Amino acid sequence: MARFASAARETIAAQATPPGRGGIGVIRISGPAVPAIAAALFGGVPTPRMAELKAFPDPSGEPIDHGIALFFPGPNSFTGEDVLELHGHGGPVVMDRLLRRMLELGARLAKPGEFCERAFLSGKLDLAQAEAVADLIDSASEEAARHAVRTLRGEFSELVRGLVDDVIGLRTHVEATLDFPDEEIGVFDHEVLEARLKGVTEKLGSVFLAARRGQVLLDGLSVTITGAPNVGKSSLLNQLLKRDRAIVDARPGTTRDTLQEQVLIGGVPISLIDTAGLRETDDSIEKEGISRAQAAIDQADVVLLVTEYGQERQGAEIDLLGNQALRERVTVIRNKIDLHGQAPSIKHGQYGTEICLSARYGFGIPLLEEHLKAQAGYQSAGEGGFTARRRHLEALSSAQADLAAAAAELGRTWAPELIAEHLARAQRSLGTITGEFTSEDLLAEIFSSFCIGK
Ligand SMILES: Nc1nc2c(ncn2[C@@H]2O[C@H](COP(=O)(O)OP(=O)(O)OP(=O)(O)O)[C@@H](O)[C@H]2O)c(=O)[nH]1
Ligand SMILES: [Mg+2]
Repeated sequence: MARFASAARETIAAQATPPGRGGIGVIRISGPAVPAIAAALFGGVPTPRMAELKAFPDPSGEPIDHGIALFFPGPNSFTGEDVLELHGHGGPVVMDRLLRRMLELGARLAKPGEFCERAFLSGKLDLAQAEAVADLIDSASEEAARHAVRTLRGEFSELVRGLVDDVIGLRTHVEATLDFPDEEIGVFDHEVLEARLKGVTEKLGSVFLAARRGQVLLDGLSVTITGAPNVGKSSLLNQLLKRDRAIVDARPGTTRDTLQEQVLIGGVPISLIDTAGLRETDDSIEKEGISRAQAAIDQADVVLLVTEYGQERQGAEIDLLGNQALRERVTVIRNKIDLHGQAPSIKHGQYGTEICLSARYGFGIPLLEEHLKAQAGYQSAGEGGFTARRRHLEALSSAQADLAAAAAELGRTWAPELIAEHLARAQRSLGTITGEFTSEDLLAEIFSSFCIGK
């Protein structure tokens, strides 16, 4: 399905391989002028999809380079348009001269992400797939790359389209009753509708969880270390980083600013933040440190609440655990087990997960690393997982809210037009993921973050 008429398009060109020196460098050209450009260079278009060794001549007929020309006639090309690839020697001067030659022959420089954007506009890829091209190229770990390939292949989009079909089915069901305003909806219908809505909501919930794991694989997990002064927060940071990053001292109040570092744990990018110990203080610098710590706690995916093994929980800790919204994100670390002759352990108890370890000696650190990987969805993502972006999660969660509103409406007096309206909104939210419903602004924002040549 073409989203855009190709006639009005300009022809674009860019270097598809990274700048610098390489065995091969590729210039990619896409658009209606491709046959004319090929004619000017070679006297005609190369045989479709056949590698042909050619001279790439300058205007005087002198070769700029010799290499392989590949022609993909539209619509069976990456962009859906006529595409020509020139594989020459990957030197900056050669590539630059070849690219300039394309511009002389009527192409213009491609904008960032413009090849992918055209693939999307001509219906070759949906939006989630086009985004996965960038995510695959940018992936920071093997896990992320494996999952991005699945999104690129359309696995995530298929799930989303399944949800859209379900919502459309529900809408049709509800809207059918609108045509018979005089008839009360039967009890049977009401129950069927309720059950169908519940089914779709559950399915949406599981897609959301899988997407959330996929988003963590791309963006990483943000982990904030907090607790009272002197409990061993900075020691824990150093252990996880496996280097002596933060100052550790027997005096309480050593860390006053927040410290942020990146680490890969089992291929999952994790952003670790060490913070000032939480306590009442009159010191203005320490106060500022504590308010920064609070901000880091608020934005964290996982909060490591460090306590000293065998010690009573102190004020700040109880406050943290008492906060219901936070409790789900908190893992309690009971540190300094070496002082008590305890073995490292992990248990899932009343306050969520508790891990007993020694930050000074590194006992139990592997337990914590496994736990963080699990929090990032690493284990369950082994098979069938895919990558997703924050934008997709937002769309899924607003669809969830719309379905919840539809369910609430269904529980009140029978108002089919209101239920249908909530369902329509859910459908639109889901449609923004694959790009069925998107604004020009959103498209521009997405593709401009790609690099040139993609
Ligand atoms: N025995 C023992 N001592 C530890 C352990 N972890 C930390 N310590 C000691 O506890 C003291 C405080 O450690 P830090 O890592 O600076 O503690 P912190 O929580 O960052 O402290 P503030 O920055 O002051 O809030 C230091 O003397 C550490 O050596 C541990 O597992 N066992
Ligand atoms: Mg510290």
